[in-house]
Amino acid sequence: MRQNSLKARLKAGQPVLGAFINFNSPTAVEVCGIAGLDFIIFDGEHGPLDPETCEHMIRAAEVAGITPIIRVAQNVQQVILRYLDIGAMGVQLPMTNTLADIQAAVQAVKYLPIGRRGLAGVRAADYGLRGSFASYVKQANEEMLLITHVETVEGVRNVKEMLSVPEVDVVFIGPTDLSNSLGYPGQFDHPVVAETIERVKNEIIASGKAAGTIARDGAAAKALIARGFTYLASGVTGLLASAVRQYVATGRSQ
Ligand code: 3PY
Ligand code: MG
Repeated sequence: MRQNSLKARLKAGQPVLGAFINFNSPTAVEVCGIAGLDFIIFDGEHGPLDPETCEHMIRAAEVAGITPIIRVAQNVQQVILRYLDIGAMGVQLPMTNTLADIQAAVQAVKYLPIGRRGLAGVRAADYGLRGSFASYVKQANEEMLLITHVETVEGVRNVKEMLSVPEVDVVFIGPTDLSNSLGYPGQFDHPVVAETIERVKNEIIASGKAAGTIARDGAAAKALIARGFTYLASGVTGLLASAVRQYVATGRSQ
């Protein structure tokens, strides 16, 4: 496994910018990398992406120098394994609500002696053709990023104990699900939603982990970085839509 520059930058407290993609396009991944994004999250939670399509998009990410992360829908070892084996540099797990959820994630994402990830000569391990399994296992345990979500009332209630797990690198506040769970779907500026996000963000940062969330555009990312968030994700569909809208609006204005 290669060095994970995204993990190194987050550990150093530097902000990083990425985007979710939920459709199959290695070309879009390459464009995002060459255009300057730091990471791309293949969204296996919301959307049709499966390990076979993600494998080709990971190849595109490697060509373009953008770190490939996978959001896996199920916190199940054998499901997570299939996305790890194709070469993802990080796993992002939604709906992690309890300490047991976090411990299950660590078991799936790390090899022995930390976890129980299954070992084979797969793409992530350069098909077993470069170096020893011993050095691969050690490097994979060091370099793999683990990102968990806080996005429910239950998750907010359990955030302190979830933050006690050292193998979690980034905790991502999902504002859409959290606003829904709090009873204010989509009302991100509602005082209850905004105050909850601010409080959880402060707890994440105080624990020494990186805080992540959605930044729909550049202005939002800038404001969130000023508040201490360092892992910011937009969406490829939203970025495309706003570029098209801006093109049309400017081109038609006389
Ligand atoms: C949320 O806002 O709930 C997310 O998970 C972001 O994709
Ligand atoms: Mg969510």
